[in-house]
Amino acid sequence: MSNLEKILNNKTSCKSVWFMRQAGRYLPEFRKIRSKNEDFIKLCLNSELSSKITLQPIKRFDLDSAIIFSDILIVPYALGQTVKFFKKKGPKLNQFNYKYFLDTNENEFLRKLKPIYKAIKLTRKKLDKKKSLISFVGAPWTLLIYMLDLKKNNSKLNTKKFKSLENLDKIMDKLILFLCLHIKNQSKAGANVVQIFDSWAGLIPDKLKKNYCFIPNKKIVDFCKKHKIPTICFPKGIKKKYKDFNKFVKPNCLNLDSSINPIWAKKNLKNVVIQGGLDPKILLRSNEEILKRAMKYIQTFRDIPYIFNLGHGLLPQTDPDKVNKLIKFYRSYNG
Ligand code: 1CP
Repeated sequence: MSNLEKILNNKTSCKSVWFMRQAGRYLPEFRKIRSKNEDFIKLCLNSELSSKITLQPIKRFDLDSAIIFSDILIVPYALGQTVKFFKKKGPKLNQFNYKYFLDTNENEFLRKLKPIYKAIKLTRKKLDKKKSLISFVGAPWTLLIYMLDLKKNNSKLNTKKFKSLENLDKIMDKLILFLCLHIKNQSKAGANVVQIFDSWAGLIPDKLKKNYCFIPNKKIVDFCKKHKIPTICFPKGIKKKYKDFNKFVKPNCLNLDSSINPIWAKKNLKNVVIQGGLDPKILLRSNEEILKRAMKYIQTFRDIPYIFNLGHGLLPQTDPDKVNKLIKFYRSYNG
């Protein structure tokens, strides 16, 4: 069992570190592969290359866990939407077709995602047994932001469009079912843990947070509990509602975003393992500043189960050398 799983199962308090978006854009060896593979979804579905990219940060750094190289948008793709990635503008999906969405059956969905499960199998074989392989999905709300194009260019919710939506609850229910299926199959292929990314949870109007964030995350977490799959939830941007989220959803672990004060988190988030929090922008500063800010998290959580990670993904401009220094600092710190 890896340190990550020991902590998630409350077996012991030990050190564990991995970073969101550790396999990707900031690594020259990734960029080299990416430059030869223009279609990003195709790259995610190339099992050999996906496995290779997953292991790239493990080769470089002293990390406990690998996260499978894929994307949250692979699920909308498997449900029939075309997904394209544009430099600077981010991902764009073609017009959502409700009928086609409802018509997609499980076999068709799983057939499209088979290469991901193969990549997990390949990676699990190559990865040290003492390290975890993390699988992931996007939470339903965050996926709907992309599937239904609900975000304006300034990263705010397109309220007018959101209010005019029909069948939202039905779409949500089918998504939850298929996300659970994807989680189960990633676990069957050898993934040890799942992280549920609700990256755009902060855009949900407060009155609707329960309906579109808490309830869907809880349904997925309950499914995982039934199948004994440890869960890490990341309801990014919901501020003090992290406390209500934790009480309602009860995941094994909660990833803090950078706006959450670690001291507040320690006081208010009970019966859950805490992960992350450190602002990824800090990694663009001097070594001194990085270690000072990292120390705040390490110190605050030194006497409770804590997984060292960030408050969001590593930025593309990050210097891999600084990532290495930060991991070494965490490993050697005995305060
Ligand atoms: O052009 C490129 O090179 C593609 C860049 C890239 C990469 C490397 C994208 C496009 N996705 C990924 C991989 C990815 N995405 C992983 C696996 C690698 C790892 O974590 O080490 C994971 C877990 C994701 C998850 C993901 N994709 C999220 C949730 C986490 C988060 O950052 O909030 C979201 C919102 C996406 C959508 C997405 N995919 C890619 C882009 C540019 C975006 C838009 C959001 C963004 O810019 O981060």
